[in-house]
Amino acid sequence: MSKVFYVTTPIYYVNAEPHIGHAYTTVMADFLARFHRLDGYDSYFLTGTDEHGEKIYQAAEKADTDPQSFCDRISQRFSEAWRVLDISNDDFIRTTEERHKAVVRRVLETVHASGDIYYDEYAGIYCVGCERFLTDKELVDGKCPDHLIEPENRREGNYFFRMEKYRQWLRDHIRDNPSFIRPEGYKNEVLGMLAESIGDLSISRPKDRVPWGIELPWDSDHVTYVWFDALINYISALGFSDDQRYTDYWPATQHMIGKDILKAHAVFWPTMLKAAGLPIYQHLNVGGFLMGHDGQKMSKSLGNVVDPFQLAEKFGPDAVRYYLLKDTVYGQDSSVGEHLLIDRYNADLANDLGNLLSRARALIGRHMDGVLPTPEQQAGDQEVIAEGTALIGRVRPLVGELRIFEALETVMQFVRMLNRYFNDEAPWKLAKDPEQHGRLGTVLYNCVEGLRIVSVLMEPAMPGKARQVRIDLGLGDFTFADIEEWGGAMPGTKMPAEAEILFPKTETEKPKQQQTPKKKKQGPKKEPDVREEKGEISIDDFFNVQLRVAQVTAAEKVEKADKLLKLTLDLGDEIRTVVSGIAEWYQPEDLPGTKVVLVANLKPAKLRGIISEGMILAADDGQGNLTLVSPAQDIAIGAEVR
Ligand code: ME8
Repeated sequence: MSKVFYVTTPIYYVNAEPHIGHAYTTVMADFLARFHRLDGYDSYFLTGTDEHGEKIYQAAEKADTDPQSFCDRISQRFSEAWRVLDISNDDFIRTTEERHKAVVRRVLETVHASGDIYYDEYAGIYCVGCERFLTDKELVDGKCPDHLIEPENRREGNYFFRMEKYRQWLRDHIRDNPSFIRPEGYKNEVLGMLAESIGDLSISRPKDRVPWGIELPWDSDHVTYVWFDALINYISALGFSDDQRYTDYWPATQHMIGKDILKAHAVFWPTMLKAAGLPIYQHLNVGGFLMGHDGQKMSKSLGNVVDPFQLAEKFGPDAVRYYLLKDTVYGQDSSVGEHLLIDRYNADLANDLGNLLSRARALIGRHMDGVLPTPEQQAGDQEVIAEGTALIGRVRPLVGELRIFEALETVMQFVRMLNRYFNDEAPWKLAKDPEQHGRLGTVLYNCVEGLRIVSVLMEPAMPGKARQVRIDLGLGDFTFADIEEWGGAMPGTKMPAEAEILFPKTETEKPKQQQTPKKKKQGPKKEPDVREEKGEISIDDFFNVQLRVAQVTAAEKVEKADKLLKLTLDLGDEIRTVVSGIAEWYQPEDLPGTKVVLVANLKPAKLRGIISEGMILAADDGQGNLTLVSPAQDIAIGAEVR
C-alpha cells in the first residue's frame, strides 16, 4: 500500500488518572487515524503510558505500593478510558515493557559511542512536574508556569546529551520545512527558542536518588527516564529497527501533543534522532489546552480535572468525541463544560442530523413499505447532489491542515442543506398525491443518499453513531472512495422497521423546581415580592416550559365539537396528537405543512375522548382575531423555542 499514515499521542504519565485533556489529544489522534483509514491509507495509531521517573516513584510511595504495581493499575485505567471513548489505537506502549527498554538502551549506546553523551556536575533549577531543568527565563513569578510550583535547586552528577551541537541544523530544518511544526505559531515559538543557545540536555539521574528508570548501559549507577526514555516510545513501539512497521510507518509520522511538551518534542526529540543517525518525524501537531470553568488549564496538579468516563456515560462516547472536535480550534485554548457539550449536542446532533434521519425513515416506512425507492432525479435535485459529491473533496484538505472543526462544520452545513431540501420539497405533501409518488421516492432517496455520505464523513468523529445511521437505513459500511459519486445507497434496500432515536434530546441541568416554594415556607416572614404580585415568573419557571417547533402533518374536525381540531404533529423524533380550539379560524385542509410552536412538556389531557399531548401557541387580539404562532423563518422540525 503506497499511502501510509502514522499518528501518535503523547504517552501519558501514570501518576494520576486520565482526564479530559488526555482524552482531547487522543480523540484528535483517533479522528485522524480513522479518517486516513477510510481514505485508503495504511494507518497506524499509537498511544501508551510513560511510567518511569521521580514523580511516578513518589506517587507510588504515596499510594503505599511498589512502582510497577502502581504503573500497572493506572496504565490499565488509560487503556479502559480509550475503550470507553472508542479509540482505535493499533498498539499501546508502556515504557516499563522490555521491548521499549531494549530500544532505549540501543539508542543510548549509539549516541554515547558517537561521543554525544558526556558526564558533568550540574547545578540548576529543576521542576519535578516537567521532569527537567528549567532556565530562569521560563519562570513566571519565580514559578513553573505549567505546574505553578517553585522549582528546586539541584546539584548532581548527570550525563548530558550534546543538544546544542544540533541547534543550527534544527533551525535550518524547521525553516526549510515550514509545516514541520503546526500550527504556525508554535513553529515561530520554537524558532525563537533556537535563536539562542539551548544548552545540553541532562538525560540521567543517580540511581541512589531515583531508582525508577532505565539503567544506562555503560554506568549502572545512573538511570535515564522521562525524555530520553519516553520519546523513544515512538520508535520502540514500531519494533525499531528491524521490524517492517518501523520501515513502513516511521517516515510518515505525525505526533500529536499539547503545547506543554512542545520543547521536548520540537527540540529534544529531533536532535536526539539526528545524533542517533535516524530520520526525523514528518509533522509535530501542537494542540492548545482545554481550560476548566475557572479559566485555568485542566491538569492533575491543579485538581480541576473533568472525568471523560462520566461524560461518556452520560452522553455517550460519540457526543463527547464530537464536542471535543467541533467546539475547539486546534492549536488554540478552549474552555470546556458540560452545558456547552449539551448545546452542541442538541443543535447539531439531535436537531439537525438526528431529525433528518427520523423524518426520512418515518416517511419511507409509511409510504414506501420501508424500502428505499428508485430515484428519478430532476433539475431541482442537482444542487444537493453536487454538494454531496463535492463534500469529501472539501473536507480532505481541511483535515490535512488540522482544521477539524471546519471540516465537521462543512459536513453539518450539508446536513442543514438536506433539511432545507426536505422542507422545501415537503414529501409529506407529495405523499398525499398518488401522481407524485415518483417524486416522493426521489426526494426520500436523495435524503437517504445524503445521509449515507454524511455518515461516512462523520465516522472518524462518531464511529458508533455514524454506523448506526447506516444501520437504521439498512446500509452497510463504505469508504471515502464510495462517496465521491451519488448513488451508493442501493434502491430496493430494506430499512429495519424499528430504530431508536439516534440522539435523544438532552436537557441542561436546571435548579430543582420545588426548591423555591420550600424556601418560602420555611424562611422568615418577609415583604411580598413585588414581582410575584405582578404575576411575574422566574427564569427557571420559564425554562421549565418546553417549547418546540412542530409541523402539522394532518388535521381533522373533532366530532360534535365545533371549536376543536385534532392535529397530528411531527416533532422530528416523535409524532403527537394535539386537540386545539382553532376550528373557528382554520380549515383542516389548510394546516398540513404549517409549522407551529408546541408546548411540549404539558401533561396529556383527554378532550372529547382524545388524548391531547400538548398545546400549540396562537396569538389572540381579544377582538375575534387569532393566528397561529410560527417560526419567522424556516427552521428544522423539533427545534427548541427559547
Ligand atoms: O507530558 N488540555 O504526560 P502528561 C489539553 N509523559 N491537553 C491536555 C491537557 C489540557 N488541559 N492536559 C494534558 C507527559 N493534556 C509526558 C509525555 S511523550 C513522549 C511524554 C494532554 O500525562 C496534552 O496532549 O502530562 C499534553 O501534551 C499531554 O496530555 C501531557 O500528558
